[in-house]
Amino acid sequence: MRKVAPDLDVRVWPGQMGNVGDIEYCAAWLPPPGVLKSLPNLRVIMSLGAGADAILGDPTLPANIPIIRVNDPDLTGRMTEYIVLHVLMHHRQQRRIDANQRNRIWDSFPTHAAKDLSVGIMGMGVMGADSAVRLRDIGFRVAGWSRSRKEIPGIGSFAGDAEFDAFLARTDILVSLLPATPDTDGIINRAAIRKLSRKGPFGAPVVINAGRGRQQVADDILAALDAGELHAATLDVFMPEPLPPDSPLWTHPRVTVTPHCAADSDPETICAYVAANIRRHQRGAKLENLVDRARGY
Ligand code: NDP
Ligand code: OXD
Repeated sequence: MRKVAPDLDVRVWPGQMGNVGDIEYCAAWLPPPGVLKSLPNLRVIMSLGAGADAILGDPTLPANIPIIRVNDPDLTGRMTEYIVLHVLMHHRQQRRIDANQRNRIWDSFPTHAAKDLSVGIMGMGVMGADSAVRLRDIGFRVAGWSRSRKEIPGIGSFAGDAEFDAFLARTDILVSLLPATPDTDGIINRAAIRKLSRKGPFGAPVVINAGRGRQQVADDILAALDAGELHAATLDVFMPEPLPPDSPLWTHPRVTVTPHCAADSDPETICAYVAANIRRHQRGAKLENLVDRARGY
């Protein structure tokens, strides 16, 4: 922050706070409950990520202070890379090829075209919509599910609880880019997995979760894999994090575990974003990318 905005008086929690009454803007990721409340003159809270669930989860969160989250092309681009990478990894069966190489097996198995796979993205916000467009352009059949309907050329749109089952029924690869809210907790469960399409080339669906760990029921994913109801999973987010060393997810042959790195926040980019928002607020401009506390994201 000091490099990006040398004119700002930057204080660091917990060691370098000085007089907490001086602090008007707070940029935070996973702030311990109570810290935000301890700042009596706070004017804006800024999440250092796209999700604001950790801030909203603070039971002492001061009311009526605007909360901004990150919406930045750098972060979105990184997420799109991750989603495209993992959809392609499953589509092209790269893990099978890796295992064959380790065992010196020349197994030139038949492959299929992108158009043979239906990708379904839960959460068609900033991240989901960008991933959807890139996957569409590769040739996958793409649809999204969100609270409100979206109009994106070449991409199907399912909206609300009433259309959830129809969305699942057409989906071979399910991607979650949902925010963590009470409505999305546990949404990737055994019942939902059983409703996914089985018409794809693998005969069972694939799940990719880069939203939040609270959205997946880990035991249901493992049981569905072992029962043949799920072909494979890529998981970037967990409950809790870090994923404990004794979790069976680490060693399951059809689970790919990544350490919540789908879209890393680049410090300089995010600090520039935070500084720009402080300037906007200081000159009285309308704040953008506000979190809606009632919706929970
Ligand atoms: P947005 O707020 O832009 O998008 C959220 C989307 O989810 C919207 O389309 C919204 O619908 C939809 N949604 C929310 N609740 C429901 C619901 N109950 N039913 C159906 N749809 C719902 O968020 P972003 O795209 O910027 O980020 C999404 C999430 O990705 C973040 O909250 C975070 O959890 C995760 N993330 C993970 C990262 C990682 O490294 N793993 C990095 C960055 C983000 P509508 O459009 O109708 O409002
Ligand atoms: C985010 C994240 O929400 O990194 O930005 O998870």
